[in-house]
Amino acid sequence: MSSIKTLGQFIIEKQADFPYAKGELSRLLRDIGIAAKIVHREVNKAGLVDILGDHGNQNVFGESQKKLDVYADEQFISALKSGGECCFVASEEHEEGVVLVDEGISKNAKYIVCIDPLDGSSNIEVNVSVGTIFSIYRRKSEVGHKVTEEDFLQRGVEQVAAGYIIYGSSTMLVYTTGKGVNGFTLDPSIGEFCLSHPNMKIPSSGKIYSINEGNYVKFPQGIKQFIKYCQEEDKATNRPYTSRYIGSMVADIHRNLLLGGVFIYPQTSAQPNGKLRLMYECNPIAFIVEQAGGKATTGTERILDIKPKELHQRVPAIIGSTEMVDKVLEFLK
Ligand code: AHM
Ligand code: MG
Repeated sequence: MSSIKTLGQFIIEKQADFPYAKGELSRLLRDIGIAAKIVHREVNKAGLVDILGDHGNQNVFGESQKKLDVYADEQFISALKSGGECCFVASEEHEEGVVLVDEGISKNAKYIVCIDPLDGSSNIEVNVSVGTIFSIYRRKSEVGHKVTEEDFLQRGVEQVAAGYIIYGSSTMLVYTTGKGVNGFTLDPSIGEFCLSHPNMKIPSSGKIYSINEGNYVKFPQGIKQFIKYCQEEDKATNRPYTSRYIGSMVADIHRNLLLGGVFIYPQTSAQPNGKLRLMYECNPIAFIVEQAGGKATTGTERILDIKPKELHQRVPAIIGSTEMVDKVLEFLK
């Protein structure tokens, strides 16, 4: 029988990679893994129970919140709270973020978590993959003091870990601590994430381009030209490419990570900074993709180098196989 390695075992083994580690980051990752299993359970029965549909509220961007968004947000925050290793959570669902440091629970917590609890939530109702995206930083200010902007507005290069969970035909957790990327598939029969995709590498090129072409007329000229390039026939470069766009960033990125491709959410005339959020969508995904050998840019700068100005900042995103990202950049010049 081949041996199974669970996420918990793997995290403990890898703890030795961090000289300063006292097990806190490992516990934090474990807490996220536990909440992911609970969200997986709800996502999987979403069609059965009255958990579908609008929650009746709007989130901080005026987008209507689905019940499962709220549920996932609650699960992750509650897991982080009871784990005690996280002092502040920046979540898509909370305008000011959530301060967890309080008497007793997280007062010695050293970590900041940025999270999109349920990404691609418009896909829930139609049984299409959704995801969770998270990013972890060490706080800069001293433990025991108030969490400051300096703590939660760190550049992506300062992430100590990042990952996503895809609730797809199977549920997977993919994460990095800056030493490569590893993927774990949930085996529901034993309730464990098991190492299924060790040392993931994105192909340097591919055939897939992922972009919402419905916004075509609002795209910058360079992006329009790149789309044209993808559609043209050319044997040498294996074109035309294939267009694939799910509308859940996690699912689009996951597929492209495995097969090679480029995911683009550019600025448009309607949204000059694009749609996706830097702190809990683009930075964690950029960290993972770079760790897998790919590239992530806004079109003018490396995503991980951006100095954030606000929690919910949006940035344009061009993420994926290095050669394909470079090609987009050529057109944008
Ligand atoms: P959400 O976090 O509100 O679900 O939105 C983020 C999602 C991404 O997952 C996806 O890539 C993008 O928004 C799709 O947007 P659009 O419908 O404009 O193409
Ligand atoms: Mg999102």
